[in-house]
Amino acid sequence: TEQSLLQIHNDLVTLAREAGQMMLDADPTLQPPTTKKNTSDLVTLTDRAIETMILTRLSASHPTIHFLGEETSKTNQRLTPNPTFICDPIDGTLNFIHGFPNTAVSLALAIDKIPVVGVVFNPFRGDLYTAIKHRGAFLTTPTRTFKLPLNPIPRPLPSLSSCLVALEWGSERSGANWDLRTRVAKTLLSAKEDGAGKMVRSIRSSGSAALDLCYVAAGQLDVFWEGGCWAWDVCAGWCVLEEAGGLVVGANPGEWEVELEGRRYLGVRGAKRGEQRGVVGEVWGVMGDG
Ligand code: LIP
Repeated sequence: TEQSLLQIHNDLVTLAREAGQMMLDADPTLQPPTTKKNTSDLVTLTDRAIETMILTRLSASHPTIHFLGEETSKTNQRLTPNPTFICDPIDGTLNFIHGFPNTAVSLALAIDKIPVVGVVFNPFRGDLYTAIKHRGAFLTTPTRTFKLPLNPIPRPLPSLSSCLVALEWGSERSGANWDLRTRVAKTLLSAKEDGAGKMVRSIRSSGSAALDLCYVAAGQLDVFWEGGCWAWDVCAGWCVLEEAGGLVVGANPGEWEVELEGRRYLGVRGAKRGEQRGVVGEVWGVMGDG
């Protein structure tokens, strides 16, 4: 019910703020990070401690709701239609390790594999992004709360060539998603074939898919594109972006309905589902049949 979604939202906000404090209290330079798959796929004790805290607290307060977390999920664990908390204890772990203050805890609730509550908190800036399905998206800074998108409402998007695009690199440096990322980045940064300007104004890669989606929701970035991330990276930011009037679709051409576990996502502010001729269609054109 609406009431229980509000309760869950409030509980996730409390946990996100506590997790944020754990990040602020930690000194990642004192902890040797553990390598997961390679030297840019890292995890710290703080990632694990935060996820354990969140899992313990949520399983006590909401024992019937399932849990999918970046650090505790089992290989091949699949999201089911059951109500499920989706947790990334630190989205932007590399930033956290390096002290680059663009990192967040990302907590969401998905029902029927659709994000219905999203909470993203960056403790280094004190910025809290929240959304409940059908109830709008908000940014609460240390001094005030804003409805998203921020005012003044950002200009409509005439075409990709006026967009600032978030494109993330992940930790893979070979394989299909790597080939795709490098090809898409190169095309987006290129001049148009007809010589009429550039494909996009520029791209930004600030290391947190969750925050990228929130920046698109705010209207500070226009597009988020990534091939190769996971449901926990995007679930909360997805809810925030859609509630701010944006759209999350698949990064694969024609994929208007993307699964939460689809691993290739395109988020666009102010876009409409099915509007093939807009920015979504232009990005899909860049993807080609890749
Ligand atoms: C990371 C992201 C980053 C993305 C990576 C990765 P982590 O999350 O948000 O932007 O490119 O694929 O998943 O691993 O730091 O939680």
